[in-house]
Amino acid sequence: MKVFWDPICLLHDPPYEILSGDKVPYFESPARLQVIKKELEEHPSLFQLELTDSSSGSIDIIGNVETVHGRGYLNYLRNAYDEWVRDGGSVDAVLPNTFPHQKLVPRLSQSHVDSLSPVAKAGYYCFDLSSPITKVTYSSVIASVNVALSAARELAITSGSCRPKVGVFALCRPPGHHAGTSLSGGYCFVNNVAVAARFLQGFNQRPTDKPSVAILDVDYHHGNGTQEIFYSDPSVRYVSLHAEDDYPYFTGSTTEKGIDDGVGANINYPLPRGTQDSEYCAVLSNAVEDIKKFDPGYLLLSLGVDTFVDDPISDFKLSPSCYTHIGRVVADMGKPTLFVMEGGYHLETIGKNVRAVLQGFEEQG
Ligand code: OKP
Ligand code: ZN
Repeated sequence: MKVFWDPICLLHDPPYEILSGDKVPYFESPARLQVIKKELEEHPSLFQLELTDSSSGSIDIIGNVETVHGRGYLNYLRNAYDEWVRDGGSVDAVLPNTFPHQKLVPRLSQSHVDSLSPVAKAGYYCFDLSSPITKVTYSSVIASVNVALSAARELAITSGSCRPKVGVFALCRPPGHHAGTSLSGGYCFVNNVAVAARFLQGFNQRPTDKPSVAILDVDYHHGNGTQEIFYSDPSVRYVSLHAEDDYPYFTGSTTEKGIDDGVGANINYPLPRGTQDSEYCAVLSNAVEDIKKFDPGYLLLSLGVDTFVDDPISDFKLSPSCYTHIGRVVADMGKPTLFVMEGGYHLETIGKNVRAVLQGFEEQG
């Protein structure tokens, strides 16, 4: 399996996050990527690592990102830190003071938003206190989505030739599934899996032959951003298994099924805290059935391993063997599959658990 990554993804390293009122070290650390990469490098017969370079111009990164995100939001991500520091903000990072709660403000025009002060803009474009923007954040965010795009391109090319079952892994960070069209949060800025999905739908296609895609999200947290982006889109099915009553708290219920033409294309499986292998696997097979019925041209997996029993910020109790099982079940769907890295915060085990998923996929059938 080819594995794409970029050392620029390591630069984003905020000094802290605010977690339930405490200032704590940033869980979504560069070390996460290092340990996963190291684990995969120790199995060279299974994994071939490929470096990407977001300055090479080989993919129109911004053009692809704009298929998902608003231009005003992207300009904000690029300029926020410099404007913030110029305005006297902390050199550590951009973090908001207030959020434009629906009862607090009417709909704002883009020109109004563009004229806001840096700290007000931060509140407008961000929904929590876990995605600080530092001096180097934008570089890592662009490298991260370029990793996903490069892996998607590889998948599109190799699945077009006649290999029976093909998987490619985008080893990217920062992660993406909480990022909405114009909203950062939950360690996420650009929705890597969403941008890759749109890329695959447009690759070498006449608009009339646009392939459908399914996104299976197995991260512990609900991918509110991915849900929002595709909520009215019948060509992208989003299926998520996640913890109910945990972060991001306000999304992920079974009643969220999509809107307009997209009704039925959004499927949530909230699971209780403490969920173990047997329960998880049973629900996973329902999710797999949903995707099989949809029969997508591509499958994208939002791969979080924060469902592991020892994860420091999560409350499921999955064992190591469950990750091999996830990989096998995904392989059984028989689709060209793009694995995109999301969460997982227990540094001692995330490498092994990610490897188990990918190895389970490769060795199946
Ligand atoms: C990102 B991903 C509350 C923790 C809140 C933000 C979590 C973001 C998770 N227990 N902190 O989906 O792994
Ligand atoms: Zn997560």
